[in-house]
Amino acid sequence: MRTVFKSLILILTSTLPLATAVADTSAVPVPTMAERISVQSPWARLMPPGQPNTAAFMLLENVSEEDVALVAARSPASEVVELHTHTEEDGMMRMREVAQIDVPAGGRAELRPGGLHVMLIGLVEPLSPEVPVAITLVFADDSTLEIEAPTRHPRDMPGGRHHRVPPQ
Ligand SMILES: [Cu+2]
Repeated sequence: MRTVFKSLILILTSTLPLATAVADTSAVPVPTMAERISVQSPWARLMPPGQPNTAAFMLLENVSEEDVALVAARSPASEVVELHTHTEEDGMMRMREVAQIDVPAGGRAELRPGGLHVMLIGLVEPLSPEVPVAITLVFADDSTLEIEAPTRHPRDMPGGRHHRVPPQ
């Protein structure tokens, strides 16, 4: 690919010397990972009073031709924010932290109950039905995306899913 590109430049520069300035693409800004991502339907789970932790969910769509990795999240709503998934161990569903959530080029990553999620540990105060949760998504290139996740009871999920969705 690169060789082809170089050959092309060589042809351009040898036949059209005045085109060299135009062929220099170094000035074209490269989109950050955050700019490649579209976040759909974010929401944070309302918990019964006294629960110290909760989770946020969303659909991450990569609208570009480059892979993107979500590596961290931040929020003023909780003391600690981690990226989690669910795995089955000895017939039990357990949560564990993941280093990153990959969003392949042209693909998507679904954060949903029973699967990948943004874990909010140590809520500063109970989530309110009226106040969305501010979350900063941090990508592998250090670019960030600010989102607001409306709060919702799990029973109010679209489609009325009362059962657990199997993990991916
Ligand atoms: Cu979790």
